[in-house]
Amino acid sequence: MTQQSCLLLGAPVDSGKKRRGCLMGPDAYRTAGLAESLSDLGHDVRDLGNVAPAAFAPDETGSLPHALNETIAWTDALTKAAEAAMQTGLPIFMGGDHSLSAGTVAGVANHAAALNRPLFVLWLDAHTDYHTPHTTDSGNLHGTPVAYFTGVEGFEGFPPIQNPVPQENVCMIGLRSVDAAEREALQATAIRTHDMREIDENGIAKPLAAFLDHVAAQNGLLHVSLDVDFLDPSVAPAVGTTVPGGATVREAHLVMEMLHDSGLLTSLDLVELNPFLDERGRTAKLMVDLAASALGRRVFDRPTRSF
Ligand code: 6HN
Ligand code: MN
Ligand code: MN
Ligand code: MN
Repeated sequence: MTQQSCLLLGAPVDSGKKRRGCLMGPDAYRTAGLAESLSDLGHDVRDLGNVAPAAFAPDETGSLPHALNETIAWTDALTKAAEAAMQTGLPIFMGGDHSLSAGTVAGVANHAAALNRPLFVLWLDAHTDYHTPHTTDSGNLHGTPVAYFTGVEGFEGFPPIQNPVPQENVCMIGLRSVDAAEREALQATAIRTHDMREIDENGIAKPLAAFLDHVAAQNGLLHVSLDVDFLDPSVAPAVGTTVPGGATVREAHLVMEMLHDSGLLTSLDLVELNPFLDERGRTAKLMVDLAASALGRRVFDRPTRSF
């Protein structure tokens, strides 16, 4: 197995929604043994500690979108941290809520552009997170990162996106809660969307294999953003936005195992874990196990498959 230089970066972002707790995410991953699980696989692992937001003017309580200045400050800091980390290894961003991906993907996209290679994003989530600060009805900015990094307008005050990810390079799997404004906006895009009904009918391997083929054919970098609520709440309760009918433990592991076999993964977000809502750390442990599968853990060696 190829040894990777894994960089763990804590991103205790809690500003993307009103319910608190995701700021404890990075320490929950540390406690659940993320670094040890990856070193046990033979990787070189370094925990770079937590990223801190740039200075920001305090947000007024009750203003909408919620905690806009703070989220902008995080986006700025994480863009820089992600771009820098990409130069030295495979960054794993330990969230933090999903607003952090506005920054991580923007930073990774800058790195890909410098290499003159296309960036692809695999979005594993119950939600599409395709609102803008103008269309969100909850006012929660964790519902907006995909619109930001694909270059949709309406993110005044945010760092202008330098290298928007082309719509056709984004693939979403696990969808089962999409707001009307998002659905309408998405239907006019080339973003690949695979909802749970499609997974039920055809299995999860099919759309993923097609996407990985495409990434390989384009010699792309691949960023994966794993939202806890991609998983069914019965196995992953530690998230504020549970939606029944999510991926099973095996479906999620299969995705991660296929990612590893593809050899394409270049950066990973682990987002939305709210340890305050967990049951004896089971969600944190499952997320750690999934990260380990993505980095090569398996029961038996298999003949190499091409996608
Ligand atoms: N997430 N669409 C809902 C909203 O509030 O805009 C839910 C967003 C969920 C965010 O999945 O990270
Ligand atoms: Mn999300
Ligand atoms: Mn979600
Ligand atoms: Mn909404």
